This record gives sequence, C-alpha cells and structure tokens, in this order.
Amino acid sequence: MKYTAHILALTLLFASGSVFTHENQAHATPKQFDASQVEATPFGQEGDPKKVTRTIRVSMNDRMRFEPGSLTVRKGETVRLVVANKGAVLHEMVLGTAQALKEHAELMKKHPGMEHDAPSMAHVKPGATGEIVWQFTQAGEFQFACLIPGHFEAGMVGKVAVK
Ligand SMILES: [Cu+2]
Repeated sequence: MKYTAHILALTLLFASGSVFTHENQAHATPKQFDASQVEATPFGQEGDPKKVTRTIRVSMNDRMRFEPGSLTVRKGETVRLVVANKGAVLHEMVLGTAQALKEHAELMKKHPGMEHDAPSMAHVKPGATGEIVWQFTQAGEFQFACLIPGHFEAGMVGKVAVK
C-alpha cells in the first residue's frame, strides 16, 4: 500500500503528463508535440519545437556534474536543451523546482527500478544525446538534476535563472 502511495505522489508531482515506462526504448523516438497535452507547471511547460529561439547545450559526466552548471533564460522563452552524456553510465536531466526535485530524488532512492518520463526530463545513455524543449513561463530560480540514485546526492544539480 505504501508503494502505491509513493507512485501516486510521483504522479501528482508531474501531473498527468507523466508516463511510467517499463521499457528502455522510451526515448528511441521523439514524442510529437501536441499543444492539447501541454500542462503548465510552476517552472514552465513543454515547448513547441517550432517556437524554439535558442539551443542550449549541456553535458553530463561521471563526476556527477552538469556543464555548464547554471543557465539563464528569459521569461517566456522556448529553448531546446540538448543534453549530451559524456560519461559511461546513464544520466538524466530533470527540470523542476528545488523542492519537487528533492522529493522526486527521495522517491527514486526508495524505488531505484522505477522508470519515469515526462516532457521535463531526458534520460540519456552513455555517449548519446537527449533533448528537452521547454518554455520557461515563470520568472524565478529553478533547477535541473540527475535523479538516478546517488547522483543527486553527489551534487548532480544545476540552476536555471528565469528573468
Ligand atoms: Cu547522473
């Protein structure tokens, strides 16, 4: 019963945009953008690829760091985050508020086998590149993190300032 409660909590965390997958092929084909499926979050929403005004490249490595570790975007801007995994293990970029990412990391630690997916995240295999198209609709300080158990705790967290 407790497990169900955690799953429910995670589902609520990412609203109905979340999809739980049991296959690692989830990212083999990019999802089609569907404006009717876009959900507003406190840190923005899935962006329309046609409205991208800037591509930002970020790399991830086995030293548990994102490079660069901080980004600045303008409020309302739709950006394409191209995330390269330079390491030898799986990494991911998950956008969110500091609070939500911390809670999500705790959940991932309790259920390490649980896969998660949403437009605000990219799971990237070693040597591969993933993408997140995101519109930052709210001004403020947000974060991006790798929530693979142990990575977040090792400091695999970056900042996004939306001005
Ligand atoms: Cu990682």
